[in-house]
Amino acid sequence: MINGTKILFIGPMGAGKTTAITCISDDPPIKTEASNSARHISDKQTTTVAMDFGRIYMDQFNAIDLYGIPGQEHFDFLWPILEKGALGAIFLLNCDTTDQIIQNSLEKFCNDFSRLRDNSAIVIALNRANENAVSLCHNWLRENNIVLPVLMADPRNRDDIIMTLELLIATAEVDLLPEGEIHDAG
Ligand SMILES: Nc1nc2c(ncn2[C@@H]2O[C@H](COP(=O)(O)OP(=O)(O)OP(=O)(O)O)[C@@H](O)[C@H]2O)c(=O)[nH]1
Ligand SMILES: [Mg+2]
Repeated sequence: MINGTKILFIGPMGAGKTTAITCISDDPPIKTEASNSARHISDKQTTTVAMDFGRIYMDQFNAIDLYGIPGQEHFDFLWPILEKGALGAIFLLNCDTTDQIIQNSLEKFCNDFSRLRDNSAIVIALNRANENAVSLCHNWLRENNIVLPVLMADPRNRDDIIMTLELLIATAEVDLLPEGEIHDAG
């Protein structure tokens, strides 16, 4: 019997959630891809219509379970179901688009996953980002009084996604410490 720690991959259509899970999963992931009829939003052949599931084995008994949401907004009724029991989420965001779309996505996902933000951990991983996109993201978070780690990551790059995962787990561990323990630890 494997004890799985659940990590969720969130973010809009075409952000690279399925790509990232496929890139780091030890087993071939379970995917629910269907033909993409929304090519105007993301020009790719397929899109996730239910969820992705992958797994990284830590040892014989423990694993990290990787769940990916379907990014299209008309599937957002599935998001609260998929977020249940997650230690935290990697919020992938494709920045190869307009500033307005990036800001709208930040707002949508920070709001829709506010419970995860309050009770667990979220790390923002910017895909196809440049300096301008990174500043835009930092400024938006500051203006909205939201404190979240931000880094750049290519979902096709295993090292990038593993580093993002490690940052998420470290952030979740800090959040789990009783108040004051961070200062006492020094
Ligand atoms: N050139 C380039 N292609 C990328 C990059 N990141 C992702 N891709 C490609 O963009 C696509 C991302 O698609 P998915 O992984 O299906 O995205 P998703 O977030 O799962 O999207 P939905 O399931 O539709 O919500 C894939 O075809 C990747 O190969 C990148 O940094 N550069
Ligand atoms: Mg997908």
